Amino acid sequence: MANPLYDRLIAPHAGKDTPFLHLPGDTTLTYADFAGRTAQFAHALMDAGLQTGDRVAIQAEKSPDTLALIFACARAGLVFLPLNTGYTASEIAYFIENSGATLFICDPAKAADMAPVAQASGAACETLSPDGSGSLQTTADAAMRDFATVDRDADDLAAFLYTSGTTGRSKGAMLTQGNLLSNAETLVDLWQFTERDVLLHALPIFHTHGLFVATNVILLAGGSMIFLPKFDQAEVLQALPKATSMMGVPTFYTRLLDAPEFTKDLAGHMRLFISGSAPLLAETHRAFEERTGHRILERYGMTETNMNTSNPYDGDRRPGTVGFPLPGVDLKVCDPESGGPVPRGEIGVIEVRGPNVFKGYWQMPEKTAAELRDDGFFITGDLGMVDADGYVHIVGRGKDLIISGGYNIYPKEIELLLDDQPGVLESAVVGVPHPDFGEGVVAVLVAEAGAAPDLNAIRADLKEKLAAYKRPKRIEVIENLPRNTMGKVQKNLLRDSYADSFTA
Ligand code: MCA
Ligand code: AMP
Repeated sequence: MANPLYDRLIAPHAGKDTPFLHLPGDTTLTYADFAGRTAQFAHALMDAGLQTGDRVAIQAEKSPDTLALIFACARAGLVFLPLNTGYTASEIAYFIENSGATLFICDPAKAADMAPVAQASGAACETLSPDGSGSLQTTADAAMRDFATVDRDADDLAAFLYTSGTTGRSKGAMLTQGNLLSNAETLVDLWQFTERDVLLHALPIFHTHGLFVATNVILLAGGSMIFLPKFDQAEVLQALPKATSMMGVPTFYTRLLDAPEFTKDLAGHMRLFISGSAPLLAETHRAFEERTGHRILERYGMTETNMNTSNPYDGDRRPGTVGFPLPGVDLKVCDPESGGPVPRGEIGVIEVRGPNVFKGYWQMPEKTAAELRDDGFFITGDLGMVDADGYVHIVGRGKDLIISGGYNIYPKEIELLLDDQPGVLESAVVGVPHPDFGEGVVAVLVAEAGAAPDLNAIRADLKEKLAAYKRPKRIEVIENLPRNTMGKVQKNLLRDSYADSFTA
């Protein structure tokens, strides 16, 4: 009888009355409470008629119950699909339909809009609310606090995380129990997490960073988390004295540096600050060290692979680098044309292989074949190089991707919507420097002959269809898109033209 995620992350602490989550209002959820709640949700999922391997799509606000529900899926042998709380009904429709989810769970406030969308794809709809009033919570409240955890192998699927593609269609990255567990084991060891750790958790829990890197590491180590609903500068500053460690996207660190109250004294007791999901500017790294005496530990990962590289815990954490391949991860830098490795120090596409690398994209065999080689190497699409000391540098992206505040935005998805707008002939979407989010989205439109696109109407339509973080923060109409002799839009020229959009 085995279920690697349950056996390693939940079962060892199931009887403990020690804190797992520190919650706003000075309340605490113990490990025993949490384990019991995963059992109750597992019963509720079984009551809903789900079968082993079924997909459960979850668009619920960050709360202890949402976390318990996710681990209940693992216990019940179901595949969970966490979804950004900002996604609109039209975005959600795609995920439910594409994954073939049997059950969709959302906040009660969204149920009126979302239930018809779920039902149109054959999924039932249940609700879950941070205040405990959701329909699935009502069923769970009445259930037993133990559950016969379903047998699973390391190779069985645990999660689908959708990641957008260059064609504008999101792909469901299939992650196994073994992918998730092996990465957590490596990171606990490398970053020296123990049961004494109190991690300040202000990330969302629908992405790899907040869900797998942060939560799985803490569960495996037996530590606890200060579980904040989101990154709120004042709340983070208030919680910091009680934490030992924090994980964040670079925006967290620039926002902390913006606060005069963020001083060496306030951060002095901390053991570790970790950054990832987007490039941490070397100047932020240096400013942080100057202010606090701490050198942020930067690491590099992806939805498809969890974490791939990390700066050392003991040793030189070098600004502008993402450190060394993790133990057990092979990393090579290859020529994008030939696929062969380039000499050390030269730039190419980063490829990785290891127990962390996903199984492929759900029902997209061609895309899987294009990105996952037969020998197990995954082609990341990130451009990088390995320096003489073995440190990996990410120098750019071969893929057309914008990373804004740690969220990925694929220009194609927005361009397809813009091209459909009345009076728009064509469009291009680029990311340019943004002081808070790292990159900010700019859309450039070309009007049809004699037309004048109505930008307010376009903004209103995008608001209906796209999560807020994807919407262009600036829209401009120009005569023609710059193109090279092959007819390809020269996005680099657009990025140069609009470089000062948010920084001037
Ligand atoms: C919010 N807005 C954004 C973003 N977040 N716009 C662009 N990019 C964003 N990331 C919009 C809001 O909807 C709002 O729009 C306006 O910007 C101002 O919002 P604000 O209140 O300042 O934002 P916030 O609520 O404070 O959120 C900012 C944030 C958040 C804390 C940086 O975006 C965040 O938690 N990011 C973390 C993402 C993350 O976990 N990524 C990990 C992915 P309006 O005014 O129009 O309403 S996992 C990954 O990448 C890999 C695997 C890895 O290596 O980790
Ligand atoms: P996601 O699709 O959310 O998994 O985002 C993964 C992408 O985020 C990677 O392919 C990189 O482009 C980027 N990324 C993650 N961590 C870092 C980092 N430390 N530095 C630069 N880029 C990063």
